[in-house]
Amino acid sequence: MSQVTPITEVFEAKPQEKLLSEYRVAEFTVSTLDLEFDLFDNNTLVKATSEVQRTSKHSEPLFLFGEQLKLVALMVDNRDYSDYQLVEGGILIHNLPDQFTLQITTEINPQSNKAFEGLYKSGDAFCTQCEAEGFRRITYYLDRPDVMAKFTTKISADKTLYPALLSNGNLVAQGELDNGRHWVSWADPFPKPAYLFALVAGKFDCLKDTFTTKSGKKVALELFVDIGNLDKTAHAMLSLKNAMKWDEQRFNLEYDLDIYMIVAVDFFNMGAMENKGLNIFNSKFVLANAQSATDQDYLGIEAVIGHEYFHNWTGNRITCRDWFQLSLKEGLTVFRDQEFSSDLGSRPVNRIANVKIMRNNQFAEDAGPMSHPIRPESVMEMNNFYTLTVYDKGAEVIRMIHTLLGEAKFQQGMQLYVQRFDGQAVTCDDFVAAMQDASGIDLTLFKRWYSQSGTPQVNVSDYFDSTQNSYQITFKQKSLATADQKNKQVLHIPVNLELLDGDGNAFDLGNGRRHQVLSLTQKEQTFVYKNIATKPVPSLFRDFSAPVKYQYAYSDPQLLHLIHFASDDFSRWDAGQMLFNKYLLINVLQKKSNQKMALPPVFIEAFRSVLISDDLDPALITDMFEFVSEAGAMELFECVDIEALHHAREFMLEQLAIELKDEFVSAYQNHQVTGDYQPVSADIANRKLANLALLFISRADPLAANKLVITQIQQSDNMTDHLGALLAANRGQLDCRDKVMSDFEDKWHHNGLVMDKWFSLQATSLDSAVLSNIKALFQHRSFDFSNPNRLRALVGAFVQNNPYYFHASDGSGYQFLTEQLIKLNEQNPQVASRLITPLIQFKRLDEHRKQLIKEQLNRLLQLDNLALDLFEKVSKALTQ
Ligand code: B3K
Ligand code: ZN
Repeated sequence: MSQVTPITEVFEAKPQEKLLSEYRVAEFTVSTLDLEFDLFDNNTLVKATSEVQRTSKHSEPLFLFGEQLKLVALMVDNRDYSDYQLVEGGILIHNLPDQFTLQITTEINPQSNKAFEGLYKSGDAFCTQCEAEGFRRITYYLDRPDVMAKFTTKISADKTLYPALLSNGNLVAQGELDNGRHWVSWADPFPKPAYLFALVAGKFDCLKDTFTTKSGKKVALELFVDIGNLDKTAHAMLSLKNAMKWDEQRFNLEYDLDIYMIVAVDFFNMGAMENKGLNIFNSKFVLANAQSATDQDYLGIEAVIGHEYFHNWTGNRITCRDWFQLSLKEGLTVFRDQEFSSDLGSRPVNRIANVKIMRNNQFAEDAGPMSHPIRPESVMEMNNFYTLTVYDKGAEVIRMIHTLLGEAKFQQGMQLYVQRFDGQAVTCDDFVAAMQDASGIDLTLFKRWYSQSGTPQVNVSDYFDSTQNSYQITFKQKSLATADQKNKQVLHIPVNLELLDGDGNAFDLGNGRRHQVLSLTQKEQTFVYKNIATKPVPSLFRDFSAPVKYQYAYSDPQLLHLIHFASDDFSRWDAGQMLFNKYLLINVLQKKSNQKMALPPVFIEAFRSVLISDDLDPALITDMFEFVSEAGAMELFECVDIEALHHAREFMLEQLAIELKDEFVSAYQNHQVTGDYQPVSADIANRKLANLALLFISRADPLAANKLVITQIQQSDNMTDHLGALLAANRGQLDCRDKVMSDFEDKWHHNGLVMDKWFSLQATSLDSAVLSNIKALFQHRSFDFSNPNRLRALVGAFVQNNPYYFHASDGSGYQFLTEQLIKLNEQNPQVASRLITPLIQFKRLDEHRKQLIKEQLNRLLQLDNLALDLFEKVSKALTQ
């Protein structure tokens, strides 16, 4: 066995965590920053001229952050200045006056920047990513969100290679230079933190449009894509215009510059970035046409375009004081994009999708070694905190405020927030104060959601007194200790409740109300309802009114009752999920003890009635059959048996497929969409149900499915149906599988984004050779290890969505992931740090697997140059 370095030694050698409690106002501010870029692949020169002021009477030196920079010149008030020290992470400049002009020239190498942070090359284009702390890789600067300056940017570059030179704000001047170069100047009138800076230089096709704001201002809209991709831009542009209109109508927020630009690039670590007036997008969230994108891609584009646009107010005009406040802009903006999608499409379907993310992924984060409140209190690497907790749980917290206040008061709160804080860098407390002041509703206790981590559990019990016609319902809340926080407090939990009678009608809960939002503010609380004639079935946490795990001892008939009669579609879906999970737990136990697994008739009948229901939206019917993912189901167990879970879940799906085969065949036939492809709700819903039916048919009747798959591929004019067929071929291991997969590869190998779907199908295959196939695919002509999208499609899909093979008991999955992380560690630690997630969330695994994982984590810990991003996660995982 190899020598293991004691963990404590490694820890000591690493930087300390940064703490929220150590926040201090900056000692200097910057009022203006003029940037000049002379762009070259390997040696770009950046001249940064800023007006700097001391914030109070002190004589501190000025510390500016800087990483991977070559300092070329430094001048103070137009004179060379030498009273500075280059220190770790930046520069210290001594003996400065109270107010001065600082000019710093640095040289950087965009071509060699494979971390895709700062200025880098994506294919032939230059682009930037500065959030959270990437600007310091461009120049020495007070790179913190509460330092807000007015930026101007002058860019010069080769005119043939880079006809488009873009930056934030409005274009103010341009001209020609010698040697075939040209320049453009941009000015952004709105003060901003450095993380919102952007620069793009390249040769693009551009889709142009305009939007007239409600006060009559005409805004130029420009969407830049790689040459040849104009036919895939219409949906992104439509989504942008819809977002601009929606934000005016629902939030009364209008756009503020003369131009709004979006650039799509292929090499991007995440989804997109809201830089002021110049969003930079992963091309995955821009490019779509019927042949190359699925309905889900279309919806994803709408959501992300909306999200980045909504940041213009919630993030850019009003930004974060410090990075601990990230949820101020992200939780709120996710809430806004969720509402946008819900207003434009189906509200219940969107709600279900949001809740699936919480249950399948965020709950596991809350229970794992990286557990943190939506406003974290300590951070090593900020990029590690762009999490499901900050984003999605953050949005749930905003949604609870919305639930407690109602739409009208919530919007008054938003108006007050904007009025009070426009142009400032503020805190989550400031946001809640605006909500409280505008509504008159006390949110003191509620604020604990910002500082407490973990998923609360709520146990519900009830008692019906038939002699008094009285019903009482008791809620007990409990939050277990998490990795980061031992002691937990009582939270303010809104419970949206409905009580159903035997006919499925909702009881009057007083004053004609058919449902009610209860506020749980104590450890245990009982609510009593009078005039309840029969024992009701409670519909709890309607619309998922709080991000908690809740438990009530529902009988099967009660769950059936909810599936049929709950007035909230989310609750109908939720009842189906509870029924499935109940029998999943039972069947896992059966499997573990080598007993026969089974599903009772009541289970089958419940889902038969859903499948043939006339009053349910086909999209919702589909959702009812999309059960907890295998990875998500791990959260249901204290200690999970990977094999038993897999086989029990597969057994249940197969039983449903067999028992409901005729109904699935009818659903397949009845929900075929005719006419040209359109990404509209009704068609999306029908395609969704037809493809779900095909998937179940492939389990029940592979021969019939084989024919349907081949015909569907021949006849389909769109990627949704093509991919739906491929999915069925893969899941059912149909005879046509190899042929349809290789035809697809033949057709699309030149298109990386489309091939990502194919790579993910390969990675999630249940073929026992899956891992060796994945390894072979690293040599595939469409694969590129340095492209984050390809990596996520192949490696990410395997480790996240193929738990049965990722957790293989020989440890091969763990070893494979670790090897990829070692390769990525130096090149692109941000992407590595995302991929590592399933390797650190091992709490619920058996001892054998835990040991195998720890060996791999120790292997990482022993790397000489382990990036901080990975160190933070690995060290926490090993000491949890
Ligand atoms: N604000 C960016 C995310 C930046 C991530 C930095 N590692 C995208 C968004 O949330 O809109
Ligand atoms: Zn965001």
